[in-house]
Amino acid sequence: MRPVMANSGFSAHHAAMAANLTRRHILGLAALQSAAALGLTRIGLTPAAAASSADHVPAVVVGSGYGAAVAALRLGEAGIRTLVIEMGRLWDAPGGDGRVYCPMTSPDGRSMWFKKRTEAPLSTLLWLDVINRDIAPYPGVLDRVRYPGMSVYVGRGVGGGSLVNGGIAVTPPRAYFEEVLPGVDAQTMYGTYFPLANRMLGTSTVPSAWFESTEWYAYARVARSQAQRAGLKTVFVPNVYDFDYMQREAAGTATKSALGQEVIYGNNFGKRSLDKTYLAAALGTGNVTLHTLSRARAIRQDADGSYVLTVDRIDYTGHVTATDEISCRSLFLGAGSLGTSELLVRARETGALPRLNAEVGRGWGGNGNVMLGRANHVWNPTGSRQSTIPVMAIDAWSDRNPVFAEIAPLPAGLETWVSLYLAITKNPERATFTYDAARDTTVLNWTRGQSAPSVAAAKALFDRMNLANVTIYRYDLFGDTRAFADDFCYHPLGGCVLGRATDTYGRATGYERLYVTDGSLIPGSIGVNPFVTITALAERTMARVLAEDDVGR
Ligand code: FAE
Repeated sequence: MRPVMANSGFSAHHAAMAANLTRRHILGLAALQSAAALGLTRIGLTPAAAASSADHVPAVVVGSGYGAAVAALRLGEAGIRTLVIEMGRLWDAPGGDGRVYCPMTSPDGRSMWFKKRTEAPLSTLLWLDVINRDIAPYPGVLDRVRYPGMSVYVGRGVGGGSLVNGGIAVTPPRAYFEEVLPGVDAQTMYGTYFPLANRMLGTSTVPSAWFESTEWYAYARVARSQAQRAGLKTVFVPNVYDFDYMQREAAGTATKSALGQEVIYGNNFGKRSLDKTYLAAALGTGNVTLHTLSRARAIRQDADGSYVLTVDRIDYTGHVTATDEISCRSLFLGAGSLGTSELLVRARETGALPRLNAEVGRGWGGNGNVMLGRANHVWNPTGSRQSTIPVMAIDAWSDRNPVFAEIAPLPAGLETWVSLYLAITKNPERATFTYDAARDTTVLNWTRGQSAPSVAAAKALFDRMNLANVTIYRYDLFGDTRAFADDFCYHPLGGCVLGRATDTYGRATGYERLYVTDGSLIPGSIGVNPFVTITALAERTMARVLAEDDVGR
């Protein structure tokens, strides 16, 4: 039985976004919509397939972020029956208030993953605790995973980080890509897989005439002119947000999302998150089934070579309602840098997969992330109306202190005179995930001191900017008096580095048909926002694996 679009809340907006998609893709979108409307946690093109026993499947994909979504689509297209296991929920049906996601300015339980209070990156304004709110614990869409020296923000739900991120879709400079991943053929990446990833993700650039004239990007234009005064180069950065939709938001003919202060807790409209792109297409193949609120806890291998996953099914309170054992011939790990590293470190340390090498768990970095704000003069307002979707960056990657700084919004709804930045720096420090047997968990041993090179690089650049513009830092934004927030990151990378913990295609060393497809493959730094690189590498892996390996049965 095919899901019926008319009954599934399949909106005009989605129909418009789907206009140039294939029929399969549209069927997949409709399946996600109808499953969400019915509150299903088992989703497939046909309800029968989705509900059928999944004790043994040819392929399992853990997670549903970028690396996982690529794996699911390419496996499904190859005719291989595939089960995707995602610990978060499906975000495609409106709650009681008519919205899928809660507003960023008045968050509720939907905002964060089982927290009693929101933990927004920017926590205060004028030192006032006006940003975070008490909330009811719920499987919300954004998680802040706290390790002793570093907090890591990640997305939870069908689509992983694509649900919460700013959509910035940057292809890294080729020279730096070659430096970071020398074992990967850059010619093929730049000729084939980066273009493919960008096409599939729906990347585009803000129309420049509109950017120059709209009040919604005044904050970016102010930051640009100040960068120019300091002799720094700015560049437009592509995004997966639908800029036609954004212009309709500005014209008042479409419901506001980017222009309605929505981002880190999800965008109700406009953003081409993975559930609208790769994952919809994957479900549309008819070979892919998705289980939500299902957390893979352990992996072992049976005598016949198949992998067995222990999967906890959780409810909306976080309680484990059932534990399944799912066996598969081929296992694709796309649980993100934290998730995949944890699963494999645990498997090695408990003796379940003893041949995983010592590189598993190593090589982690936060892409040198540092957040900071500058205080502008009163005659340089950044605007009470700000698009949440960043479209411009300061590109000083070729400087002695390399920095690529995204010009970020501060959509407070009132004038703050703040220019906010997420700086990506070239920090050589790396950390390791270690196994804590008593708690059956992994700990990331990043220390606060390891963030010092990131802060030094950001400070060198922004001191220059302050000098040229006679401005100062903002010290009121991060809960204390710090100018630089170096204790959290948005870009966790590494833990199962390509060519070290795996071969150069993501095949885990020591095992057959065990693959890593996500951000854990990238060794701690990529110099730009990472999801295009993660997607392109996953496309490269899947092309090779499907051509060479005996994946499905
Ligand atoms: P990811 O997208 O994190 O997906 C992993 C999935 O696996 C998640 O859905 C998890 O819930 C799930 N999972 C984890 N453990 C398990 C388990 N045991 N069992 C079942 N499921 C599990 O992985 N990047 C950009 O390029 N541009 C941006 O503008 C940008 N902005 C960002 C803004 C924010 C607030 C955040 C948090 C991140 C941002 N990023 C951005 C980073 C980007 O989202 C991130 O690099 C990718 O999402 C990582 O993709 P992966 O495939 O590695």
